[in-house]
Amino acid sequence: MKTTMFKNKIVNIALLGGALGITLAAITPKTNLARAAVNPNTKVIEITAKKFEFTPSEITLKKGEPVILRLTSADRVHGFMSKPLKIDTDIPPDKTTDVAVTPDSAGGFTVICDHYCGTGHGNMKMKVTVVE
Ligand SMILES: [Cu+2]
Repeated sequence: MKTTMFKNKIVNIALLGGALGITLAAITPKTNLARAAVNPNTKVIEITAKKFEFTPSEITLKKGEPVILRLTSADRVHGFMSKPLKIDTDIPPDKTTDVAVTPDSAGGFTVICDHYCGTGHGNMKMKVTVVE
């Protein structure tokens, strides 16, 4: 599983950098959309980021079950990162960023915004519970 995780890369770079006053590097997704996206039955969970929270702030996933996290930002670019869940992407505004996740272990995980977005940035996180 792990070795194939990063094979299917989709680099969808929104060329809005200049207009929005942010750098191209800042809006380039750092992660991939894996094979789960190919299956139309894959569950999609929509998550919205805005200063300084994710909505919903808590989701529950099932170990071994692929899901697509459909990420949007209501204001500015945010990050979306969890090492144990192998998620590391940016969420630029004005577009949808899909991240495919298949949790390989049960437990409680935290996704943080790792793209500095203002004074409340340090507390911008969401909880992901993975059940067996
Ligand atoms: Cu932030």
